[in-house]
Amino acid sequence: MQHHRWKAALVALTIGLSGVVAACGDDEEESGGGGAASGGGESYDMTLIAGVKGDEFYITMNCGAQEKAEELGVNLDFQGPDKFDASLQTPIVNAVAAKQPDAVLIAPTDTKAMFAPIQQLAAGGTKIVLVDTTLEQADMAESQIASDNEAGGREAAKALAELIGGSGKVFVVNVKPGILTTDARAKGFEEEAKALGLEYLGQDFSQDEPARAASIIKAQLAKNPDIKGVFATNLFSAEGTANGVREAGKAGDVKIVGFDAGPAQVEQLEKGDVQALIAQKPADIGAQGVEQAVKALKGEETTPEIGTESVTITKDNLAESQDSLYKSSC
Ligand code: T6T
Repeated sequence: MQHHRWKAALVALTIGLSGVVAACGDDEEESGGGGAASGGGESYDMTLIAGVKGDEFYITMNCGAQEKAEELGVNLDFQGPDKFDASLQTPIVNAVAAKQPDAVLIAPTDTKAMFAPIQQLAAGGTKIVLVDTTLEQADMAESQIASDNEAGGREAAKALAELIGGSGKVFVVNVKPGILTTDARAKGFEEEAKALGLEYLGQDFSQDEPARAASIIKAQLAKNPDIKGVFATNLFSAEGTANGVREAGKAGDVKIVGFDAGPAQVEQLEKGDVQALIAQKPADIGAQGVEQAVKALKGEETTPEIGTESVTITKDNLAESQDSLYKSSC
């Protein structure tokens, strides 16, 4: 396994540093107990594969994962495609598989298309932890860690209903069909919006591109000038939706609830273009992902499914919600 090579290098380095990490000398067993930081001497190689590398949600997830990795003596690499696209994420998974890391934390970009490459990674002996998104068949995963996305969608509907005074036309700007997280948010929103008596007009897909989200909402506003509210199911969709509504001259009149809390979204909230953000806890997802992977590698019991929190941020509670905002670097 890869971590033995890494460990050998660490031992050599340690000897060179006059035995700073003395415990490295006697950890023959794979599940020898305790990360380097806890004195057991075990070190693991892991990779976090994001849905999109430059997405602040995943950057923040990496920050949380790196912190936990340092604490547990894990060497963690961060990778991801430039776009939320299974055809771009697959070669990354294959290249990572060739290096045989001890564990991979991955956000699959498609519930079906990413099954085969991830299954192959698992077959090569790498422990798999699914973070954020998941697969239709996720039996190979040691653990799945994500927000309760359906509940988040319902929360968004409640917030939007309140913002528009309890009635009127609402529309959804979603990402792509086949992403479990955003599909669940849209489903939760639709059900709750209908239950609350809002007029649900349907959804369209931004392909995770802000410019496309802007065109979609402008076209909808041209068709239905009396739209009162929009729910955008992720960071780039929400950013583009707010731009589109502003370009249509309706900023502040058409209310927007967006999922995620990246820097551009927070700016739009401050400006009054967006009225509420549903912030996930990506750092927490990353940290728990590393923890679960280490447990699996030590042969300890893992938690098959872990739900993490979300918080609704408005202008009113923005000042005290600073810890919930996403980062563009660690
Ligand atoms: O909303 C997050 C993530 O939860 C989702 O699966 C994909 O989009 C984001 O990364 C935000 O862009």
